[in-house]
Amino acid sequence: MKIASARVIVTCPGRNFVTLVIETDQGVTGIGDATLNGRELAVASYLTDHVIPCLIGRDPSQIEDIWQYLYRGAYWRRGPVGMTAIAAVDTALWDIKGKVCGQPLYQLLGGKSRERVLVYGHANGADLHSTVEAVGRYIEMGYHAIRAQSGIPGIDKAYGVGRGDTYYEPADARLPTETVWDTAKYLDFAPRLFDKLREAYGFGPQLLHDVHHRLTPNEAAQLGKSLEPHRLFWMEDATPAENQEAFRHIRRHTTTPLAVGEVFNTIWDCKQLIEEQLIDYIRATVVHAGGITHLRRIADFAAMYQVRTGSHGATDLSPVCMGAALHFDTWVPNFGIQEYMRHTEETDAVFPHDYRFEDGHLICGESPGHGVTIDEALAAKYPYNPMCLPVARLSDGTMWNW
Ligand code: EZ4
Ligand code: CO
Repeated sequence: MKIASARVIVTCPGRNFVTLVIETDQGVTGIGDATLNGRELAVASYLTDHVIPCLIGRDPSQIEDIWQYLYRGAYWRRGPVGMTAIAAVDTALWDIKGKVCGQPLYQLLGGKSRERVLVYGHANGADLHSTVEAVGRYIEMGYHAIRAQSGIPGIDKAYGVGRGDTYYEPADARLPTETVWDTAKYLDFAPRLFDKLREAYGFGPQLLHDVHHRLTPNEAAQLGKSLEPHRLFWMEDATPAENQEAFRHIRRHTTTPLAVGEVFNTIWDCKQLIEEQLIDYIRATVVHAGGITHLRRIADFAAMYQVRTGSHGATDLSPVCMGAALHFDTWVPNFGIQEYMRHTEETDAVFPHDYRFEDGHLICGESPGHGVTIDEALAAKYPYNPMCLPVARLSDGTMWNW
């Protein structure tokens, strides 16, 4: 069997998605997510201009060799654009292999380690009261694990707060929206939010929180300490992690579990964090970390240090990524949790899939491959709509981490 053609589809059913479609000379089609929020066309070009010409005529069963060819063969290693493109190829090839074998992807990885995948949903509100209510609605919907983000008094446009009650989409403008960050106000507010949440709902539901790279290591240590009584499932991205050593200080001072890695692309981004056991959960995901082939390598390495997976799953990761991630999660022995923000009906219609939500869990389907397809005619009705992620500044104008 040979790869006969490949093409990139960019569509915007409410938000932008980039999808790679690979077709074999025997009529088998596989698809992979290639969405990099706010930088979509860079990956589309990387695929169309540089990767697809190298794929034509190759044997699609040689997933590992094609991965190595694209990684080593670019000479320029790592980075979000290149690794997202490689992930798209890898995911599409696993999809093809599943279809050729007539097996769901989790079977090719080694079979089921669990029947269903624990997911966490996103509750958010404009203020403390409405966030407490939003968490209650997620409990009513059956979620066992809920991320809580709230508007913060004195901070305009805090991270993670949507316009409606259910969805938030941070990429919201043609040019980056400017937001102003205030660490002191946040550090004062965050423990009060979790006081109220535990008071209202007890310790039954798992609660998570995303700091979204806003703190210094010492501030993160302080926050982690102050949240210890609330027993979070995790505190996410407490400080930027380019410098992995920075987490030593946080780790030394708090037992609040730490999660990092949604912006990571390779095992090298998390090697030290994992081998020094500086984190509890690694959030690398199929689409941004080199596909199933590379994520499996990261997860196996993490397992040696009792670090568990907690893959990124915001709405900017398409249903194609979610489908592949759920097969991965169903197999991976050191599974922790999977992030799950529901997609809109428009998005679900463009990407028909066979995974389903039940009692706070997602269950992957049994159809061959990863179980997600694309309705190309429908996708063509939603042209690309360029959108940027916001930026954050301190009140004196200094650029900060969004
Ligand atoms: O801001 O995916 O945990 N989830 C997150 C996300 C990210 C977006 C960026 O594109 O931090 O909401
Ligand atoms: Co995050």
